[in-house]
Amino acid sequence: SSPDSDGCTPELEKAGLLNKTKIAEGGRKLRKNWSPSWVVLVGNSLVFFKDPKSQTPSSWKPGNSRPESSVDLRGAQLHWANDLSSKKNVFKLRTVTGNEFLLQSETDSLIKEWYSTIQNVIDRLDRE
Ligand code: I3S
Repeated sequence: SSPDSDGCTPELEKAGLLNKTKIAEGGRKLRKNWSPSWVVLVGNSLVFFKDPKSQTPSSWKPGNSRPESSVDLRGAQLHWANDLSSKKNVFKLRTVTGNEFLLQSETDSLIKEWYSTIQNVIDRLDRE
């Protein structure tokens, strides 16, 4: 049987490094501030952690694995958004609460995988 045969632990769907900027909070536009982020898709949420590489050796403590923020994917909308940035491979994620994030990778295959994996979770939640 799987390690989570009781179904109580949300399934880890995907994890990796993406460039991230938040562009709106509750519908209010924010100034872009791109930075690398360790992104984890688990259960119904996208969870953001600080890029481990941007941390100093002294900041490597267990407590530091606390997420920076997390996004509920229920009712969220996903769109390719190359018009919103000079960078390539950019998509926009909008939550029901009006928070908007841009996520980006230089690697085409990687960003396509993230897009379809997130869209699959959104579609699954829409059917519930
Ligand atoms: O959409 P914008 O305003 O052209 O976004 C750029 C700016 O946020 C810029 O910072 P300043 O606020 O110092 O101008 C960033 O450094 C750029 O990365 C933003 O544009 P891109 O095209 O990289 O998303």
